[in-house]
Order: sequence, then C-alpha cells, then structure tokens
Amino acid sequence: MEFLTDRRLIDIQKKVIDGDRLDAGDGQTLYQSNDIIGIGHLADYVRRKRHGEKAFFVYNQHLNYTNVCVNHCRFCAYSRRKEEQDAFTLSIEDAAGMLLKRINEPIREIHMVGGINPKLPFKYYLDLLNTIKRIRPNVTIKAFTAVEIDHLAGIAGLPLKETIEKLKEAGLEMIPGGGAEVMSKRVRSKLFPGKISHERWLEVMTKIHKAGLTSNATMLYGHIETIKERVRHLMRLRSLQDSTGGFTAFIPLAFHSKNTTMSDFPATTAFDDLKNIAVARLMLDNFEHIKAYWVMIGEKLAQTALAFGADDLDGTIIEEKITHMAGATSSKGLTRQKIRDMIQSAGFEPVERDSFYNIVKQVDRPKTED
Ligand code: V47
Ligand code: SF4
Repeated sequence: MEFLTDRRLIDIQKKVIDGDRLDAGDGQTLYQSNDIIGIGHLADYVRRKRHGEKAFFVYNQHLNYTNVCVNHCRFCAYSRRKEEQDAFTLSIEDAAGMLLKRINEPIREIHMVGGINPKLPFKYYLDLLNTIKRIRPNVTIKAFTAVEIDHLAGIAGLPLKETIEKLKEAGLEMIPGGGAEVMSKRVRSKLFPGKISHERWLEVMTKIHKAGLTSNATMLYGHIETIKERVRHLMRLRSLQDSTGGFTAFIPLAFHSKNTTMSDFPATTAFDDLKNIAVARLMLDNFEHIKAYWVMIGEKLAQTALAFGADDLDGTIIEEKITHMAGATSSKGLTRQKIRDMIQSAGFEPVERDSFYNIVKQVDRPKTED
C-alpha cells in the first residue's frame, strides 16, 4: 500500500497488515499525524476485513424521560434545574403516548436516557421499562447510561448486581455508551465533577457485561482533552473489552458547545471527526463496530466516515434532543430510505440490523413507505 505521506505511519501499517496490536505510542502517532488519507486507508483496510462492504443501521426511536439533572456537566446544553421553566419529566402515560404515536412503524430499538433527577423513585424506572415492553414486546430496550445505573443502585438501595437484575427482569437488554466522556481525572475535575468517576463507569460496565447485557462505549472529544488522554481512554476501553467482551460498538461524540457554559469553544473540524473514527477503528481491535453518529457530525461527514473505518450509521432516531440543544444542525431524524441512499451512494451495502447486529430481513415495501 503506497499511499502514506507520513513516514511515521510505516511501522503502524506493517502492524495493521500483520494483524498485530497497536500500542499507546502508535495511538499518539496516529492522532499527531496529518496524513488523514493514510490513516483513513489503514482504517478502511481493517473495516473491510471485518465487514466487507456492509454498512449497518437500525430503525430506532429516542426517548428522553427527563432533562432535570443534578450533575451540571459544563458541556451539557440538555439538562435543567427542576425550577427552570423548560424542565420536564415524562409521566409513564406521556412515555406510553410517545410510543403509541409511532406504533405503526417497524421500530426495533428504543434508546432511552435522561438526567439524574432525584425526585424519581426506582419504581418509575421499572414502570418505564415494563410499559415499553407491554406496548412494544419486540423492541430491544437500550437504556440508562452507566451514570444512570449508578444512580439507580443508590435509590434502589441495592448493590449494582441486584439493581441490574431488577432492570433486566423489567426488560432492559442493553445500555448506551454515554457518561464516560474522557476518562481523565483532570478533565473530569474541570468539566464534570458531579459525574461518577471513570473507575466507577468501568465498574458499572463490568457488572452490566457480567449480567449478560451488552453495552456501547463513547468518547466525548473536541473540548479540553489532550491526545494523550484520548489514547488512554481508548486503551482503557480496549482493556475492559479484553476481559468482558461485552462492548458492541464504539461511538466518538463530537462536542457541540452552543447553549453550554463553554460556548466559546469552536465546533470540531471534519478532519478531527474523521481522524477520531479512523484511530478508533485501528486502536480498538477488539470492538466489532465503530459508529459514525450522523447526529453529531452531520449526514454528509457520517457518509464519508464509512470510508474511514466506520461500519454503522446508528439509526433513524427521530427527535434527537441532547445534541440539537447544543446547536447540532443535522436533521432530528432520518428515514430508512435516506440512510440506505447515503450508504449506497458511498459505494457500500446498506444492512438494516437489530440492536445485536442480527440482520433484519428486507421485505418488499410499497414505494410510499420509507
Ligand atoms: O454522555 C452531552 C454527550 C452523551 C453534549 O450507545 C454531548 O448507541 C456533544 O451516549 N455535545 C449521551 N455531546 C449520548 C450517548 C449516545 C449517543 C448515541 C448513541 C449511543 C449508543 C449513545 O452525549 C453524553 C455526553 O457524552 N453529550 N452533551 C454536547 N454538548
Ligand atoms: Fe446530566 Fe448527562 Fe447533562 Fe451531565 S451530560 S448534566 S449527567 S444530562
């Protein structure tokens, strides 16, 4: 492969072709390099070895049950204090109504997260899960980040293991990857001191995986984190994955600063967005899937990211709130046809999946259906 303009990547290229694991020093070199085409080629090589031309997406619905949160992360535009005018908490009936509104759509996954609202009892969360399962018995519920799971154990007055068992009995099958941000004590103390430590985040994930549930993992980038901290974050995820194998996908999250206390921070660049996808694909050799989350990086760049190591575009979503409140300009949802077109016009094969990457069989649909 004669495409590297940065000679420092030659040793990394050899490791990638030989299937050898990259180390933290390689991660640093990749992040420091400006040879985005070279890095992209290497990531694309790994991506095609794993998934060929397949690019996945899921028919999903987002449900945010409350924006009241006591954590006050500095990068968050979504959360509110309980007394603020636009603070909201869904009743179980409200949540049911949101599901019923779209009951005729073949939704496979409900992605449900919220703030840390001390007013809600543990029963509320069990009721939410039970209600979703009653209304939509066949969806997978991917809900509650590790931060919420930690809080739920606190209000249930139970150890993590028992808390997770109760949530599982009520219908929880998978948890989303949020809440880790960047695993660094320095960044946490400056941006999200109210949130659980990264040690606790990893502990919750370990218990989730041990309970037989899967999860995703994310990294919030484009704020005050250093390259070294990004690499350390990836290494910690890789190491946990070595021991549990419970992570399904990694999703780099591009920081959006509008309406936050950090609104002077510029948007991430396309260059850095693609680099984060590609470096993750190369460093996380034990993660099956790397998601280009179109909500954060926009539809056009997410499509391009398919050639830089990503194999998944997340899904249809409809009504994304967290990033749009922080100024995202992407759509709030996409139709399946739009996602298929994005994938096909990038030269890949669209594959509709469920939460566990089982392929959803395509049936002939009338042209009017998305
Ligand atoms: O943990 C909050 C991030 C996360 C901002 O698992 C922000 O499939 C950018 O975890 N700018 C929640 N990011 C979202 C999340 C997620 C999203 C999509 C798919 C999956 C999955 C998980 O959003 C939070 C935080 O890191 N976030 N505020 C912001 N202003
Ligand atoms: Fe709360 Fe999550 Fe926002 Fe932090 S990122 S303030 S935990 S809703």
